[in-house]
Amino acid sequence: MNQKKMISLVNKIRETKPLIHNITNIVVANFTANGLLALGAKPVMASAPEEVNEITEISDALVLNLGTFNKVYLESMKIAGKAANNKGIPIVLDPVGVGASCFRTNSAQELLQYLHIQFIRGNAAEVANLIGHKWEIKGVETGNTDGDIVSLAILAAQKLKTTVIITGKNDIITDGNVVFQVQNGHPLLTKVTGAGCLLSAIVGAFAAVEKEPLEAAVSALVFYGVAAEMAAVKTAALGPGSFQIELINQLANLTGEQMDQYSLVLRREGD
Ligand code: ATP
Ligand code: TZP
Ligand code: MG
Ligand code: MG
Repeated sequence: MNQKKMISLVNKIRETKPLIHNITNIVVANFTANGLLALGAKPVMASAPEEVNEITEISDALVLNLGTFNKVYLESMKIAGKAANNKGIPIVLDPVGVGASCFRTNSAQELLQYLHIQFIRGNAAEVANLIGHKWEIKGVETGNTDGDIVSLAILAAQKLKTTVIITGKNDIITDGNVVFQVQNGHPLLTKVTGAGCLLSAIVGAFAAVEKEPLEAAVSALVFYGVAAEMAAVKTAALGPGSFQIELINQLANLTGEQMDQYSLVLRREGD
């Protein structure tokens, strides 16, 4: 990972303010919009099939989130996804709750067949179920954190021909060949609903300013993880409510240089 590049991407987001189109869930929409704004990007939440084509056409990245999914969302995601593919802007899929219901699993697989999706960001259970592997999921949260997550991520990236990001205590990012592990982050992130969804949107912001998918994804995960560590230093004694707000502050204030200073990234070639 090129350190200078990582730093420059943060500045590029703040200078160019990419517009990120989110078709997302009702739980996290506000938090996601505030997190993107704090980072320096511009959020737009639009999910009506009647308008998503126009909204994607003026956007710099598209984020598809299955959190509170239904048939209308599926239709909208297909329309917006085609517009993104035609325009050549990146798509991030957050397969929230895949494995918890057949509808979610089938719909996510349908989207992956229908669209060219550049990034999938989910927990281990979601990614496993996406490729037909059984992995316990408790609602929208992964049930098991002990499995071989690196092998799972490589397999998913190879099968789905995309960049796969599996998050948890350690984050794995792979294109099916090169594997990065990001060790930044904080357990308080598990106490804030939407912490993963916001991260997926932030991957969209980094991908909007950086064409190389691994560089974009690793930079996004380091930035977010370090912001969470900074937020925890200030608020751990108070609790998740204060942490959530402080995370927004840190997304606004963290510099590329600080991100580089505290980054914990391991890299390895695939077998
Ligand atoms: P889940 O619903 O299973 O919690 P999620 O979609 O919320 O999944 P997470 O896997 O929680 O997504 O990842 C969101 C962010 O939280 C990532 O930056 C990740 O590194 C961080 N994170 C998750 N668990 C931990 C942990 N135990 N320690 C440190 N950071 C964590
Ligand atoms: N239920 C449907 S979507 C959602 C919940 C609780 C939010 C999930 O967000 P995250 O980022 O996976 O914690
Ligand atoms: Mg979480
Ligand atoms: Mg999630």
